[in-house]
Order: sequence, then C-alpha cells, then structure tokens
Amino acid sequence: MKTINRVLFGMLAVAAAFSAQRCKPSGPEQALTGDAASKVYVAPGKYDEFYNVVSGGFNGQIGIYGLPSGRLFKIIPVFSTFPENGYGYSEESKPMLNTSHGFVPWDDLHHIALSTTQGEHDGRWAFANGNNTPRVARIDLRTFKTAEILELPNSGGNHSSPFITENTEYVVAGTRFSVPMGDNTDVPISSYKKNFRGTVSFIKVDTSGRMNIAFQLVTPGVNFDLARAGKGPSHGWFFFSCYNTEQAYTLLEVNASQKDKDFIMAVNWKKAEEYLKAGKGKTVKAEYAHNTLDESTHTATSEILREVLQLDPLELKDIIYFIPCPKSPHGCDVDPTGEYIIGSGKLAALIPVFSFAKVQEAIAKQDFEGDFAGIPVIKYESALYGEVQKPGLGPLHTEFDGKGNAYTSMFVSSEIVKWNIKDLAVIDRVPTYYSIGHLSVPGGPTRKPHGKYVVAYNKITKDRYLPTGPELTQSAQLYDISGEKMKLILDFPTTGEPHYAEAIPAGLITPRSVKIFKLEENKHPYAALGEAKTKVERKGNEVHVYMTAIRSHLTPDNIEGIKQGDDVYFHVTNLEQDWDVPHGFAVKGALNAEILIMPGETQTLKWKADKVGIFPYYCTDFCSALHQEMQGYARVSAPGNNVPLKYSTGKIEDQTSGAAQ
Ligand code: K7E
Ligand code: CUA
Repeated sequence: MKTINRVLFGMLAVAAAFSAQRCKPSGPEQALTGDAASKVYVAPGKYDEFYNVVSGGFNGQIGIYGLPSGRLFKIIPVFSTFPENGYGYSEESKPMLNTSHGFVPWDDLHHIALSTTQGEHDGRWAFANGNNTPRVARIDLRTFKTAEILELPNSGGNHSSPFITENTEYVVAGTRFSVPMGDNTDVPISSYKKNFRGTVSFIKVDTSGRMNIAFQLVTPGVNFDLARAGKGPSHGWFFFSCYNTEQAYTLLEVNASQKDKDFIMAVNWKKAEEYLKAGKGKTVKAEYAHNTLDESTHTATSEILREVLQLDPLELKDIIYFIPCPKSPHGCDVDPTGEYIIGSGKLAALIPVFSFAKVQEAIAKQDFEGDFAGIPVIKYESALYGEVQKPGLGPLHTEFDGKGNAYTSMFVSSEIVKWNIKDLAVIDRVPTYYSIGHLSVPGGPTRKPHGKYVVAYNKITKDRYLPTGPELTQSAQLYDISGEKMKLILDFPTTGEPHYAEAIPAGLITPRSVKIFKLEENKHPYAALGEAKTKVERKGNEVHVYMTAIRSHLTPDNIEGIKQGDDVYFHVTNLEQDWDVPHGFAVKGALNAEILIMPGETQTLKWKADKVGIFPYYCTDFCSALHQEMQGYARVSAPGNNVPLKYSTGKIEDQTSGAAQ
C-alpha cells in the first residue's frame, strides 16, 4: 500500500505538471455554437436565472455573477478594503475590519454558504470565511453589503469554514492549523502532539442574522479541511474532513501524506448542545472582535469579546467520532437525502461513500478499530456504503443534482466526473480547462438542488483567454447537466481566485432587494437630512462638515476657516430617494479613497488638511448631465491666519474689496 501511495503521490506532481502543459484539446471551440449558445445567451434587457455568489479568494471579496450568462454584476468587499466604494476607508466602515490585532485590511476568502431554511435556500444571507486572520462574515442579500464580521479565537487559518446547518441554526468553522491555546501558547513547535489542538466553532445565528460563538469543540491536533452539515435523517450531525493525522509540523507535503487513511470527523452537535445546557461548557479567556453594521446609522461598530465557551470531547463522550477516509481528504459532502457522506481524498484513487445509517449502527455497537488521541475510530468497513472505483485523479469536491447523481471535481486529471450515488457507477466525465478546484451546482449542497448547471472553478487558466502578461484572469466554466452527458457551454473569467460559489434562483433575492435607504430612517449622528441642516462645526482641531449631495450640487460648496493641521470630516448625506443614484465624494490630497454614498445614506471621509491653499472636492459618480458641475472648494489657511469658519452654497460675495482675508 505504501508503494501505491508513493506512486500516487508522485502522480499528483507529475499530473499537475502535465495538466498545466498539455495542449488545448479539440472540442471546446465548438462549445458556443447553436444549442449551447442559446443556452447561455441572455438577451439584452433580460435577466439571468440565477445569482451566482462567487468567492474571490485572495482578493478578500465576493463577486456576484449572473447564470447562465456569466456576467459580473457586483463586487462586494468583505475582508479587504475597496477604494471603489470607500469600504475600509470611510469612518463608518473602518470598524468592520477591526480584529484583536487591530485594523486588518485584507484576507483570503474561500467559501460561500448561503442561508437555508429546512435545508433549502431562503435568500437571506451569504456567509464567507477569512482564512488568514480567522473571521466569518455575513453579507445581507437585501443590500449586498457586509453586515457583520466575527473573529474566531483559538483558530489558525479559518479554512474549514463556513458551513451551515439546515435552518441556519449555526454557522460552523473549523481551524486549518491546530495551534496551542489558552495560557499555554509559547511552546516549542516540536511539542505539536502535546500542546497543539484544533477547534471547531459553532456560531449561533439569531433571526436577525446576528452571530455569536455558542461553543467551540476542542479536538486533537490535526488539520481540518471542508465540512458539511447533516440533513434530513442526519440533521444534528456535522462531518469534517481532516488531514495531517500524522500530526506533522514541518514539510507537510511529505510528512502529512504518510498514512493510507486520515479521517472524517463526525460531530453530534445536538449532543454538544445537551452538554452545553447541562452546564458542561468551560469558559476560557479569549480575545476576538465582533463587528456589526447598524443599518439605521449606516455605521459599523466593533466590540472586543473576552471569553468563549469550550466543550472537551475527551471528557464529554459521544460528541465526536472519527471515520477513516483515504487519503488526505479535502472535500466532505453530504448528499441531498442526508444519508450519504462523500469523502474526497486528494491523494486517493477512489471515492469512499459512507452511510449515515451504518455510522449510527457502528456507534451503537461500538464497532471501533481503536481510538485516535482518545477519540473512538469507527471501522472503515462498518461506516462504508461503497467506493466509486477509478473515478479519476485527485478528487476534491462533490455536488449533487437532486436526481441521484453526484459530480466530483478531479484536480489532477482536470475533469468533472458524474457518478450515480446508489450504484456508485461512473456515468460521464468531461475535461475542465484546467485543474479544477471546487465545482458548484445551483443548490448543490441543499436538500433540493436546482440542478441544470455545474460550474467548474479552475486553478489554472493558461491559454483560455487573451494573454494579459504574467497573470491571467481566472477561469470558470459552465456545463449543462440537464441531460445524461455534461456539456461545456460557457467560459467566463472571474476576479480574484474563485474557490467556492453558490448559485441561487433570482426570485429568492430580487423581491427583497433594497433600492434606497429611507432618509427618515437615517439615524447617523452626523446626517444632514436636508440642505437647511448643513453646517460646519469646529471641535478643537477637528472640523465636521455636515454636507448633502443631490443632483447636481454639494452643500456647502464653499468652506473657509479650515486651518492647516486640522482633521476635516466630510459627513456626506445623499438626499436622493431614487434607485440607482449614488453620489461619490473625493477631495484633493486625501490619504484615503473616495466614498460612495447610496441614496439616503450618510458616509464620512476623513481628510487631513496638511497644506495651505484651496482644495477642490467633487462628486465622483456620473449622476446627471450636470455631474461635472457637482464640485466645491475648501480653503485651508495657515494656523496664524484668523479666517473665520464659514460655509455656503450659491452665495456670491462682493469681491471688489479685494484684500485677502
Ligand atoms: Cu480551494 Cu475550498 Cu480553499 Cu478546495 S479550497 S479547491
Ligand atoms: Cu453626484 Cu456626480
């Protein structure tokens, strides 16, 4: 077995290189003709059938695309600052990126989880993970804005995240790296086995969407990869893939690939809830930020939390079990019926399918082969429903069409493989261009997949598009899965690196989409809810400008009396109450971005008046025929120059007196 593993391991490297090198196969050029073209063609003025919510990977953003057209509609900044709309630059949004380390302007966003009710998409929220500085974000799908970010303590690399339970009771996040925790963090790295532990965090989501860590399970030190909640019969359970059960802490590419099998960790979260209710949780000290956006003030606030509840499955039995899974499993997916659990070992030559019923039986009979770090390990054969033989090389992730078929991405052999869940027979395979990572069927992880398409998110683009220097656009590909055979019907580029995505029927989003923020509901402390309310106030060396924007002027548009060295806060309220009329605001020399203010919203740009002179400011978003007239001047005087603070719009002063004042 060991030799086979070495061979496989070698194959991984060779095949990866091969797939990056190989010539463009014939075939895909015909893709956009006839039938296929009509399937992806969304005529001008017509809407797409699905919103596709796509992670941006290392750009820290989410991209919203239409399916089947592949058209990009919007970038939502989540963990990264975004100068295009001032996210992370405006005073209101800065707190959203606060962490226990301070302001962190970037993260690596891999996975999307759309909220569900009874296991079906409900269109309320999208959740996403920040890998690097462990965080989970909630995006409000009425406004397409990041509404909340919760940092995760005792986590190192929040990659196994976020995954939701059927009714969005919990958003669940596992650590990628195990780390030492508590008061015992300054330890030798070589003491991994003794001191390093994993955590999975169960974040409670209330009806308003607000997140709170309910509890963390402390696990043996391993790496977690992806996970899925049980559904239907397996509701109340969670399944995580784990690798590095070798507990290596150096050169993982070799040292964490030694064993034939790693594990799927099965978590009985209902049981954990019982222990929690019985007061078995331990409160431990922690430090993590919880940031929320208040929609009435249009302002985010950040709070640092100091403790977290932990449950220790070594003491509290029956919470977690390990199921052996070949080999370095990456994806772990549960089929729509909730009975089948698919582990995708990225170095495995087959795909194991586990049966939830058999797992339960094995637990009841204590059909264990031993334990791992004190946690019972169920016998492989006892949990196994069967194996998909010769599926391809490098299985990563599996999604479902709701008709009894599974679709697995094969990184090494660059293909999608369709197989039947009942008889485990391979039905079809199609090449992807190139080296597919995740794949996504609309509704694929839910109880009722919408089917129709599978989208491949590829890791290598190479020759698919016009070259753009050393870095190429990322490549997604859309396949029609309505028939027996999969058919490639579209390539579309994406921004950043798309890892996972979820597509949702447009009808679940559009009726609730917010068009404006109502001015009468604007509770921003610096809002000017009408031009008559505009003013400029000095507080020490801070100058606060209560400004309004409406087609096509800013009020005030003349400000004098600012002194060199002042901190000037432009609080701009967009007085428009019409859909699609944002105004922008920028001022010369600001060490900052612009701000983009939605109708009815107030946003603040901070500007250090560091030089004497006249500083133009203007609206940056082409809002009317007189957009280019939407401008103003700020006058900054030397500290000794006693220019009184004054401001106006439309006031014409007598200039014949001439002398500068
Ligand atoms: Cu790209 Cu989900 Cu981060 Cu698999 S992960 S490929
Ligand atoms: Cu307002 Cu341009």
